[in-house]
Amino acid sequence: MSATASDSIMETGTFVNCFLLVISLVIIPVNGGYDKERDALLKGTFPQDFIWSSATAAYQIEGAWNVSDKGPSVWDTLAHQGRVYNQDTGDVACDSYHKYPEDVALMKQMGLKYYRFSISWPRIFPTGEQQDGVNQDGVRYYNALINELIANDIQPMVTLFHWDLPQVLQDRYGGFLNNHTTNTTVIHDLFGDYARFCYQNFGDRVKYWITFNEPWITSWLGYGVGNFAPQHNEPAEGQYKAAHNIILSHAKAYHIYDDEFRAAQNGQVGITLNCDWGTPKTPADADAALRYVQFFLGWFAHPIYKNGDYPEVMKTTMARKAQEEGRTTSRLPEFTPEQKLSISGTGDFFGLNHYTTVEVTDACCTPIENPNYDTDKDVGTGHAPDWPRAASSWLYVVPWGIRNLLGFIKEEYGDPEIYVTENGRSDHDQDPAIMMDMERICYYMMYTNEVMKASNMDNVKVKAYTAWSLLDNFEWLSGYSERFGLHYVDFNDPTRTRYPKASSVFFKQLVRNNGYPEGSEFTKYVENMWYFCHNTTEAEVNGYTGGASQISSLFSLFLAIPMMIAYSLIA
Ligand code: GBH
Repeated sequence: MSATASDSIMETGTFVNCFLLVISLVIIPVNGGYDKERDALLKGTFPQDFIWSSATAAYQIEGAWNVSDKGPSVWDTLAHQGRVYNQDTGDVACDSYHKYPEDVALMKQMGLKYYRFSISWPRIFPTGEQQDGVNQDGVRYYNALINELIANDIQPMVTLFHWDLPQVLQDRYGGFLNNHTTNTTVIHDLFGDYARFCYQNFGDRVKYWITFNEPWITSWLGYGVGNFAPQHNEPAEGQYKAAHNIILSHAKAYHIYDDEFRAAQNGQVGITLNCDWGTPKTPADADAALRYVQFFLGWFAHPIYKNGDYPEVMKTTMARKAQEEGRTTSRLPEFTPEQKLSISGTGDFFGLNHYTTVEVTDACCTPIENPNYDTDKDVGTGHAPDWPRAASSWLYVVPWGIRNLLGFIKEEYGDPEIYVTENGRSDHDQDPAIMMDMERICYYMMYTNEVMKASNMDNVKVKAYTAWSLLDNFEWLSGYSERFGLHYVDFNDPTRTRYPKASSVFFKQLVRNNGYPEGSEFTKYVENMWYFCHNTTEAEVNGYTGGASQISSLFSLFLAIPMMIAYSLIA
């Protein structure tokens, strides 16, 4: 699609949307979710060198779960036990193991210059341990993918661990529960060996490394709640032990890069943390909201980006709980002074995954019988009634939350360079497929505009924005029932053909414009969509109805017309 073609599409859009704007003002009452001033469209562009990217993860897209010598991961195990919705598995997923050149072509088509993907540890080391053997076919695959990206002028941004722990490491060592406070821990060294191998084999071409994706999820859902792999249920302590080991494993991988590779390869190493913004329900809940964010983000960010240790509020809260529970030691482990030194400052950038916001209330401080990470925070969480929702039960659309969170990170962690490594919105898997995904377009529009406010108005050093996800894919416990993709994948089609959704056309324009420049056709289009986007899902206030509300589908139909035109142009 040429620039001229898409620009004229935006003009067609302007015409249609002016008409719609008038109607929407009449029909749809303003709800409290929309604040004219707070939510105003900011015009302008991101810094010149801003990184636009899209992301995926190995288990969610690759398939080829047992090709050549690949070992099973804890997610293979969980899925094969039938624990995923509809008994879905990642056995084939998007089949990106075979179709990666098509994935790269989609990115090229969108004008993306970066791609965030993850390497499957058991595809490289089938047991997780190098001494047991290397799967050369896995090495060949990642080399081929990286080379294909570079040949298309797309820079790889590589995650080493996106939840698919080699099953053998879980069986042999308890995975990330492995001797968490002793000197005999092997999981740190094994992760270090794996990281070293990746730097060695791919680091000549990969300049951005992310050690762990969302250790919060692995720790709490994997080893605390135990609904995510490896399904270890120990909610009082499991998450604290696992997090402790992950932080130390991260530090190890960071220092290996520093000591052995940085001089020659000159790349960057960070970690990606997820956090929902916590906004106080009333002014009296302000401390509770801060505590919520410290327990969530600070748990990992404070040691790594601040001083090598857990946040003060976490330590004191957990010490008090130990007393109340009659324990001699806190459930939150301690780092030794040497460990603190080695953890502190191990991030060249701050990777952030953010999707949603919660309303926090103070719930201090009733001692309870079976404490867990959720109760440890002494907070209650909820959602304002007028926040629109996505398909995923946990995903409320609150664009201003990301601006607040970015500001918090700037203040709290010494103004680091922040890479937004995931942000996005889910639709249900429904028939007919949602191809004119207006609500995803609105989500990207509103959230990226808030990121631009953080960058240009609040001087937050945001360097990258990454859309989750390039493709519809295996959405963990929800299987294929929730779709986050810029491209639609038909999971009943053995060839797993990819189809661009309207949002991919929108995102392409966003990247090309590097934001919302004053006077561009793209910005005019966005201006006309702005009010609609902030109100479109209000009919869903009392619970998600299984699709866009009737009113918003009607609007979607009209608003989608320019996108449809764009669509046939790329088809
Ligand atoms: C990201 O996690 C992941 O990095 C990515 O792989 C994933 O596909 C994407 O988000 C979309 O979910 O209420 O018990 O079902 C974001 C964090 C993890 C938050 C799963 C919600 C659901 C937990 N999300 N979690 S539960």
